[in-house]
Amino acid sequence: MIIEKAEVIVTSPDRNFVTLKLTTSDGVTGLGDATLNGRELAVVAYLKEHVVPLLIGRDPHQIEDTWQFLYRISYWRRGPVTMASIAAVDMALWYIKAKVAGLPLYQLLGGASRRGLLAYGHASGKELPEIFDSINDHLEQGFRAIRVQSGVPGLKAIYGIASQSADTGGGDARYDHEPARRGAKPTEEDWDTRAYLRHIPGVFEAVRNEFGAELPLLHDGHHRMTPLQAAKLGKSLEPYDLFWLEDCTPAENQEALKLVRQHTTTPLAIGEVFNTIWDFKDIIRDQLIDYMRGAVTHMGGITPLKKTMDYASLYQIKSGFHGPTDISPVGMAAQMHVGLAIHNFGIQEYMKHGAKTDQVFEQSFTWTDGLLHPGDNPGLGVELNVDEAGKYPYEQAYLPYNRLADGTVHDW
Ligand code: CS2
Ligand code: MG
Repeated sequence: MIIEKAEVIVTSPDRNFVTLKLTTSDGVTGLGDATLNGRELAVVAYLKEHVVPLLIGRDPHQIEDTWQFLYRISYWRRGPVTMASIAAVDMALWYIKAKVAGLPLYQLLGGASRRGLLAYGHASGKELPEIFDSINDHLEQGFRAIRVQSGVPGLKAIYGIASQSADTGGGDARYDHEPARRGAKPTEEDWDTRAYLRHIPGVFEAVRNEFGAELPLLHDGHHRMTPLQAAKLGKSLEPYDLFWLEDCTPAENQEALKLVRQHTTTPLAIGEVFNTIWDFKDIIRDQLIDYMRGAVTHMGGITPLKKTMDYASLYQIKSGFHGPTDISPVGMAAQMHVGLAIHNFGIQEYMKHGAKTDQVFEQSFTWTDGLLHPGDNPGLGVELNVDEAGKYPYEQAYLPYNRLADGTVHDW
């Protein structure tokens, strides 16, 4: 059996997705997610021009060799475009191997280590009443863990607030579902870290008073604080016993996390913008995170994601795989299989894709009592309806950016 065909499929039902479809000489197909939010076409070009020609004729069963081959022969290693491209190939090959074996992928990764995957949903609001309603809505949807994002007085638009659609030029597309706005230019937002630091602890105090001590609560700092500001926030949130504080400071400066650790015991989650196991090597070894936030699509695939989690298990660090809507249903399925098999599973982010997306990607995962399960179909359990996908051509979309009051550009 050889790889006979490799197609790069771009579709834009509720948002842009890039999918690689491999077909073998025996007619077995496999899918891989290559979606890189706001930079999709760069990955399409990398795949079409530099990867697809190298795949035709290869043995699809040689997953490890193909991964090492694509990673090493590129010479220019790592980075989001390269690793999203390699990820799509890796996912598609595992899909084919599991299909040929007639097993759901998690069985090839060692079988199920749990009944299902605890998942968290995104509750948000400009003010407390809206946040409370959003949390209740997610509890009614069956979520047993909730991420809370709040508006900040004085700031027009801020990451993660669903109801900001209209005032961020996004029409009816929920802002937290798809922050990348369709259009030729990225939208500018305002930011003030001191205002945020003054406001957020009060939000979590109110949420705890309203919903009690048990409900796992998460918060995403979205890379916006300096190390000392992150330490300050972590400390001020300790009374509210967060499940995690995510991306508290831009992760390029990993040493900085030592300062955060010195000041707070609030658990830290980092890694959604990481691309390789090497990005995690030191912060895992130095116990500077508690949850590994990598995504299968941006980490180079199932092969390195599993290796990184095996390494993390030596340090009792658990998974918290990135799962917003810009991880396609193919990527989400792959992460669910890895999450079901590994011992050190922590929690899975789960943002429901839109109705049109569910038409394009036929999925067999289940969501029961707050637990996700990838299903037991051979492979990954997600099919791509090519005709349906063809109805939604690509549309340029950019993630927003921030400027401070004095005009300085800041992390979004
Ligand atoms: C976020 C993402 O879900 C999260 O934790 O950080 O929504 C992130 O903003 C998007 O993936 C960017 O494309
Ligand atoms: Mg995040």
